[in-house]
Amino acid sequence: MGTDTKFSTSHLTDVEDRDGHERRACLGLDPEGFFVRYPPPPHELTTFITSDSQLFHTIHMGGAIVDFDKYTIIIDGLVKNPLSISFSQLKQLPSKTITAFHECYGSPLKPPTTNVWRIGNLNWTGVPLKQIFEFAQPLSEAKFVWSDGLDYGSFGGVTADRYQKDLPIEKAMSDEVMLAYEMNGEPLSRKRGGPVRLVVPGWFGTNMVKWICRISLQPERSKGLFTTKFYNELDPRSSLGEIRPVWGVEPNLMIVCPAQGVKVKRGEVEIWGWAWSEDGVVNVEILLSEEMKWRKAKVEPREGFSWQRFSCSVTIKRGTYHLMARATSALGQQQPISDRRNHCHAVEFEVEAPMFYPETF
Ligand SMILES: Nc1nc2c(c(=O)[nH]1)N[C@H]1C(S)=C(S)[C@@H](COP(=O)(O)O)O[C@H]1N2
Ligand SMILES: [Mo]
Repeated sequence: MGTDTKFSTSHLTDVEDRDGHERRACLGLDPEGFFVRYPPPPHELTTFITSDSQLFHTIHMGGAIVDFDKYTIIIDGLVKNPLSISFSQLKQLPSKTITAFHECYGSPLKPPTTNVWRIGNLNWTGVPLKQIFEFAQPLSEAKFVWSDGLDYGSFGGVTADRYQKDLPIEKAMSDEVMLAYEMNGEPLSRKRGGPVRLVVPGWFGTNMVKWICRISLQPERSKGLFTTKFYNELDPRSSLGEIRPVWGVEPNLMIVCPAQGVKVKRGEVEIWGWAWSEDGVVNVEILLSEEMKWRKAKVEPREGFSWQRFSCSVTIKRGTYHLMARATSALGQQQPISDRRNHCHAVEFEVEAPMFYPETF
């Protein structure tokens, strides 16, 4: 997009640039403080697109109350043209919709070693960040993109003047990263980060800054609370105890059917669930208790960065079963069997009747 388009963004004044002008759009917090809404158990997440009512929710310090008249997004730092974009200007830009899984990493106070199941799959609509950068023109020294939310307060006993995250410039410039103002075709609600949040498909929810008000291009990682003290973890691939940021999502899955603990009437069982990974899932295998080998499940292709349905029909005899499923991603990463937040999911279920039980018996 060049300068000859109908749309043009407002350039920053010196005052806006200096004094954190954009933060005046925050009228306060509601809720105040930490907020989590837990998702339903895996067997209830039966739809491809997750409704807002079934989607988990996490807020660290409080939910920003936004004054729409004062709301603006500033793009600054290592750019040729620092900009200020209002909500109505953003909505005039060409938009796109992307389907993507949305997963919370879990509490950064105690990095999880088991699945937390805070996951859903959504349609997001907004403007690719890449398009905004065509106006701002990042300089070659820009290596990271810092983004600020309007919220502030304390979390885990530490205070912060803003929720700030960072992305390497390569991810920020990808086709999928966007400034979203709709979720599932509805305007983004306030608790979900409305009017505008960052959406980073394939990466953990923590990176998807809500109530986004500043995007700053920088030569290095952010030194904010949520990029240093919180949201870094031991890299499981390193034998030297190296730390990595909580960014891309590794392969994971959930068995939706059969549900944990159910009694199935007959021995013909349709096993199915959702699998996801930043790089896409190419293979899902299932293991049934007394069997010695993994069976291959059918995996649906992904749409954008969506989760993918896997399924496998089995005919088995009466008894109690332990079922485990394992996903492998396009780049060859495989879910560990245990002890990691993305380890294989397992459920127990019972088959009550023998196979081929006659209908009229
Ligand atoms: N500004 C801001 N953005 C935020 C957060 C926050 O506390 N403040 N929480 C993050 C985390 S950890 C997650 S998992 C997602 C949750 O998004 P949702 O509750 O809207 O689904 O938002 C992310 N973006
Ligand atoms: Mo999260």
